[in-house]
Order: sequence, then C-alpha cells, then structure tokens
Amino acid sequence: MPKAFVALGSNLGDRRKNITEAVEKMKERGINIIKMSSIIETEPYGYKEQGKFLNAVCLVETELSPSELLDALIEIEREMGRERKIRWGPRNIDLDLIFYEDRVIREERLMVPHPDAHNRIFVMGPAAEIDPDFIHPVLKKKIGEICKELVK
Ligand code: A4P
Ligand code: MG
Repeated sequence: MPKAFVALGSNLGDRRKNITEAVEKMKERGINIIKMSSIIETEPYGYKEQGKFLNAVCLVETELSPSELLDALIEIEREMGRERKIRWGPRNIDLDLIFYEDRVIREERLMVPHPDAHNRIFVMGPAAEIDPDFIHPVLKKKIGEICKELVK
C-alpha cells in the first residue's frame, strides 16, 4: 500500500487535542497511521505575529491517491471548523501532504513534495524522527541530512 508523510500543525485553541483529533479522523477514513512523531512546540514561521505552534508528522499508509488523500485532509480541516484569514496565519488545524511515496506532482491544487517543506525544521525534524533515510524525491537528499543543514 502507498505510504505518505502528513504534517500537522495547530496554534489556536487546545492545540494538542486538535492534533489528536485530526489523527483520529484520518483513521476513521481508513488512512492507517504507521508512525507518529513527537509533538513539538515551534516558533511561528512566515507570519510571525501569532502564537506558537504544536507540530507533528505522521507516516500513513493508504489506498487513496495523492489527490484523494489531499481531499480527505481538506475535509478533515473543514469538519474541525478551520477558519483561515491570513496566509501562513493562525489556524486550529493545518494538514499538509509532504511526501507521497517518491512521487513528484506539480499541479496548482497539489504540490508534492510540499514545495516549502525542506525549509521548515518543524516539518523536516519530525519527519526525520520517523525515517531519516527517506530520500526527498526532488532534492535527492536524505531528510536526516536536510535537517542537519537546517539547524546549522
Ligand atoms: N496545496 C497544494 N499542495 C499541497 C500539499 N502538498 N498539502 C493546496 C496541502 N495543501 C496543498 O492550503 C491552500 C491550498 O494549498 C490547499 O487548498 C491545497 O489545494 P491551506 O493550508 O489552506 O493554506 P495556508 O495554510 O494558509 O497556506 P499555506 O501556504 O499552505 O501555508 P502553510 O504552508 O500550510 O503554512 N509555523 C510553524 N511553526 N508551524 C506551522 O505549522 N504553518 C504555517 C502554514 C505557517 N507557519 C507555521 C506553520
Ligand atoms: Mg496548509
């Protein structure tokens, strides 16, 4: 079954509960969680005038195609009542599809690998905790290596 990395982030409301709830909702939709990283607290990236985030990454296994998986993630965000007013701004839950196998997809609606993931320690750190040897299919580098360069 295809495997994918999904990043979770929350900086509004009960952040830990939001992350747990999103994981439960993935399971309900038949998205199997193989591994879950630690949940870490991180400084806001991009738009700085907002509260700290809790971030995590999970490795999932699913029969859903990349596009179907993205739809499922967007539906979960909607079910959880996500409101988004500012790009990179505060949100109770954000679910991003980071990698899907070694696929490279460059569509307007879906970019895989997530185009900014390799610049985000709050994504690469938890992903490397799960599998440091996973190779970024565009950069052709192990995500453990990408992480080391980010913290330099
Ligand atoms: N989209 C395209 N590719 C993808 C993908 N691989 N995964 C499209 C998810 N979505 C993808 O996303 C807008 C559209 O992107 C989707 O409808 C989908 O079709 P969005 O999440 O609704 O918009 P957004 O989140 O406001 O903008 P953006 O640019 O996606 O923000 P990010 O990249 O999600 O960043 N700081 C810390 N410390 N931790 C965080 O988690 N997150 C953000 C948000 C900013 N700063 C942060 C964090
Ligand atoms: Mg997003």
